Amino acid sequence: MSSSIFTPVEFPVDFLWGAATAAYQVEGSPLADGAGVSSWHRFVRTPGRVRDGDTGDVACDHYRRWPEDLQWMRRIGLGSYRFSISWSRILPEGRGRVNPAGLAHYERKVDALLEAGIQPNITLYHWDLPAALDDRGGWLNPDIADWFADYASVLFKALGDRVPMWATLNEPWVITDGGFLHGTLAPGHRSAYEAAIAARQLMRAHGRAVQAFRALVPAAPDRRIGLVVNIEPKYPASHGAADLAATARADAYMNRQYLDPALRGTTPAELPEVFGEAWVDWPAEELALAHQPLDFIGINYYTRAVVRDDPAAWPLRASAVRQTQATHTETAWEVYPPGLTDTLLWFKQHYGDLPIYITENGSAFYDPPSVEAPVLDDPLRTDYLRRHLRAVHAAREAGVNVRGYYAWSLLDNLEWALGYSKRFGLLHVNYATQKRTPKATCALYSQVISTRGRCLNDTASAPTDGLP
Ligand code: PNW
Repeated sequence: MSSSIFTPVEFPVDFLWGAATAAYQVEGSPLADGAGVSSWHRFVRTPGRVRDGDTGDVACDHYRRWPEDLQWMRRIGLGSYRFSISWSRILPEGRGRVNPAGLAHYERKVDALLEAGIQPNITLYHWDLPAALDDRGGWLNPDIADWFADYASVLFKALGDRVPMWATLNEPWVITDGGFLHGTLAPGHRSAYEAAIAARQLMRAHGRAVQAFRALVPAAPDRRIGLVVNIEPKYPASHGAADLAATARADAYMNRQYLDPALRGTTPAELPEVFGEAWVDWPAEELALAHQPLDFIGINYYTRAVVRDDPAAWPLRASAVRQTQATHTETAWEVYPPGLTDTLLWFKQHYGDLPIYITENGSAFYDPPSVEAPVLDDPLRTDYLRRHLRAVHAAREAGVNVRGYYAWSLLDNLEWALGYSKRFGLLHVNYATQKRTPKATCALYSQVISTRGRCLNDTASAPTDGLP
């Protein structure tokens, strides 16, 4: 077995190739068919929160245009589509009354995907909380574990007989760091105390949802549930003791804060230092609840960080050193493909051989708002995809159990607080007309799927003549 990135690329026949989206980022029509208001619907209406006052009111109009987008998925050759369900479409008040029209929307989507031979991979929570629950404290209220399990149970009962992959939460770290510590995402709070509380409630909710899944969905190899986390490997800026300690804090805070409870039933030793007086030890029964057997882990990878000690950085006392020689994306993230191989090796070393799916990977680079050509040339994004897929292959060669890859994202979409200014899509979206245009990255991805990655062994550039 070799870990050289020069090993010729060839992925196995059963490697799962997908693309991902999230409800609030693509759907639009947020109140259609009896849906309730969500935390993001409210957040985007709070002045100053989202760049240029952008909202998800229309987005990619995926709520209405999903049949057209499904045709694009078929043309690309996707084996799976990862999307999230909007909680407030299913339960307008967050709990209690089910909205049949909201449920029917996702049932139609799931059935059409299955009909097309594309496996639905459903995320239960990708950041849009029903506003009625936000009003009761949202992720700070201990009752939320029951609310979440009840919501999940509605979906397990309706769709558990046909959906092969489920994830409870998307990126609990981003939810607490953005929503409760730095206030950049809904609900926009800024408190270490709240971040510590929300972390515990998220993992209690995760645990209760997995228990509900086991109770409601008969065990089968193609009925699986997992958790999706974002991982950003941390490298020390120097080998000085202070930088090494800062790197360990950053790694514990971002990478192990949720994986340790979920997969080991522990919390990282560095966290009390990170949270200071806001830290409370997790009670044993909470750790046990968070620690449910999972069928897979989803890893979202975008970049790495080189970390130095920084007493002024609240609350971590660590900050990232910008790598001036490197290429950065439009979201200011360093392009660092070896970090994906390192992440996968790190996961195996810490957590073992649980099946891994890369549930998000992608890049925002500038594209024009409208495109006339049949294909949009996007060489920087194409290079990003090519190198990250090689990095996944290198990890497989080194024995890591990585079973699939999802590009972020199928479509350009609402990049949360950054609005529509950042484009991550395989398909370009002209927001004035809703026209989709494949980017060269999309054509390359399609070729990767049909050749099981063998086309990555050629040095030739991406196909610019469009999808096959
Ligand atoms: C993810 N970080 O967010 C989300 O799952 C997507 O909804 C989002 O569009 C995508 O990545 C691109 O941003 C992240 O700071 C946000 O490390 C922030 C971080 C990571 C992921």
